[in-house]
Amino acid sequence: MSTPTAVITGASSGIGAATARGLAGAGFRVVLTARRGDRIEALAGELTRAGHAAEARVLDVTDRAAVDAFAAALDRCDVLVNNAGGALGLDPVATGDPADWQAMYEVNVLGVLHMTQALLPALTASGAGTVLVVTSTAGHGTYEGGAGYAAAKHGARVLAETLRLEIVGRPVRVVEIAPGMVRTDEFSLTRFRGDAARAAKVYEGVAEPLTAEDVADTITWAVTRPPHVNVDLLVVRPRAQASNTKVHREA
Ligand code: 8X3
Repeated sequence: MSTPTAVITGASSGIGAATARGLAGAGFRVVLTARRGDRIEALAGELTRAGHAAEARVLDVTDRAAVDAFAAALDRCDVLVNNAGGALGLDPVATGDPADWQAMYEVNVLGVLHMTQALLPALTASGAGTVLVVTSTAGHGTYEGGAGYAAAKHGARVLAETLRLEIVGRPVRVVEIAPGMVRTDEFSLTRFRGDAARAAKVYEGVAEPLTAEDVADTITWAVTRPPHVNVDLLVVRPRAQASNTKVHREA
């Protein structure tokens, strides 16, 4: 009998990398996917040396042909963590770049669609599959400048909710984890295209933004519940963040 297998997208950094560590620690063979091969190779190597089963596969979730080839080569899949995603810009609707909106839709929504469609047969065949979608609190409300990202994350949330309705009765549960403010190395840096000062301002004065490990902990918890327990949705924020627009900042 092969080892229960978890596929994690966007596993090269942040929440994805922390989730790979969490699920490996929980006994899963983890298959790390991302565009940056050097990073996932390094993490898979680290996990393997620590005695876990870990593999790295270079994959762009927006490339359907590559996703299909990846799925065809996989011998089993028990858990799919759709983590790859991200924000580009913080521009008002009036001036936002349609190319940013398109890129955000492609990775945050179509990326989840491609991975989920490709792996659903294997997840069903496992007899106790989990599709997990890492959305965002931006999938449950919006904020000024956030429309492109919020629209995409609302799309990912609706995908998860609809899939749960459509596959009820099959042995696959659908879990959504919606993190609020998480301080990772890359989320805000990517959003502001490498502007480190602007990225740092997002977390300025916030005593303890969530860490990637905090979110990975909730993902690992949801995935390791008994198969009949479907954690539909977990909204996770730091204590200092009461809503998308209400954040306590110390002077
Ligand atoms: C990240 C949360 O507030 O930057 O998904 O949209 S936020």
